[in-house]
Amino acid sequence: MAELDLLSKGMTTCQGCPMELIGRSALEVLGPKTITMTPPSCSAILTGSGDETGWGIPSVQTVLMSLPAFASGVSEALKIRGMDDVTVMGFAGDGGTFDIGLQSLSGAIERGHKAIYICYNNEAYMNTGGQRSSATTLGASTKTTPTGKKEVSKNIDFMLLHTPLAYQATASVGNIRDFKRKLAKAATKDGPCFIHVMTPCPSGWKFPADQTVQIAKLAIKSGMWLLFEREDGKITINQKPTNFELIPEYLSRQKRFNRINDEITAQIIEEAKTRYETLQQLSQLACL
Ligand SMILES: Cc1ncc(C[n+]2csc(CCOP(=O)(O)OP(=O)(O)O)c2C)c(N)n1
Ligand code: SF4
Ligand SMILES: [Mg+2]
Repeated sequence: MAELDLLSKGMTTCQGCPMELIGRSALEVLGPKTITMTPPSCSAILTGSGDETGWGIPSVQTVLMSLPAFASGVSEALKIRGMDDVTVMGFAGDGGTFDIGLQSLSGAIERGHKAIYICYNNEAYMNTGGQRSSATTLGASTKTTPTGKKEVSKNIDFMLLHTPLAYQATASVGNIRDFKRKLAKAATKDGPCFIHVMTPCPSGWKFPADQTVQIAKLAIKSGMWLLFEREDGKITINQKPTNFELIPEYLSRQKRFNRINDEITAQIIEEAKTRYETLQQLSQLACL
């Protein structure tokens, strides 16, 4: 019998979609003994509707505000059945994580259920037409911020530092090897794990579809995206930003930043530097 693709080819995501690449890479690490969950979002395209799905593994379509509660229940059921070798993988967007599902996520982490939660961050509510979320970068134009977002993005990674996660990491579609390493590590943990992945979205960020990975790499180099992990109470910075002066280039390659002026650009650079400096200080602490 031909081996089943764990995620079908030819899904109806946009050209250059980073979310699909992350979903595919995740299953290359976790393998067939995985149950996945998606909330309403672009990732629901993979889960499909009716009796059609792109996943070659069991999948559940949840509601937007409580994927972590679904994951908690499945995780506990697996425990009762003694099925220790099955991984529960939540796969949700930034809107479903930072905003609408945050309360449920907080509860699941506090209760300590064994599950891996992957948040792919495309910085908007893309599945409903590209409205701003709290993850959207300052200055970015979206459907609901046509003249540019006025607030800085919520720093969910720092918020979660004081929660009892068994493992916490940021990752990027610009460094798949690092993402896979972190996922493999999460799979060994007997508790809640959170991996936050930067997924530049060509449709929402308005850059050519063949530049998804380049934009993600530029975000890491310029300090607009920080790669780190927290394990056993210690933060490790995995890749240092090389040059904050690259931030204007990062911004100018995306039409969503077409309307920003020098003042907003300076604020974005300042925010990126402050976040990195804070992360450096936190990484010096013996135990978090
Ligand atoms: C409680 C609730 N509010 C709003 C919606 C409508 N809705 C469906 S998908 C979606 C966008 C989700 O955005 P995100 O989690 O960032 O995922 P993306 O679409 O960007 O992949 C929204 C607002 C919903 N399904 N449920
Ligand atoms: S809108 Fe963005 S995240 Fe959603 S399917 Fe298209 S490229 Fe992927
Ligand atoms: Mg989103």
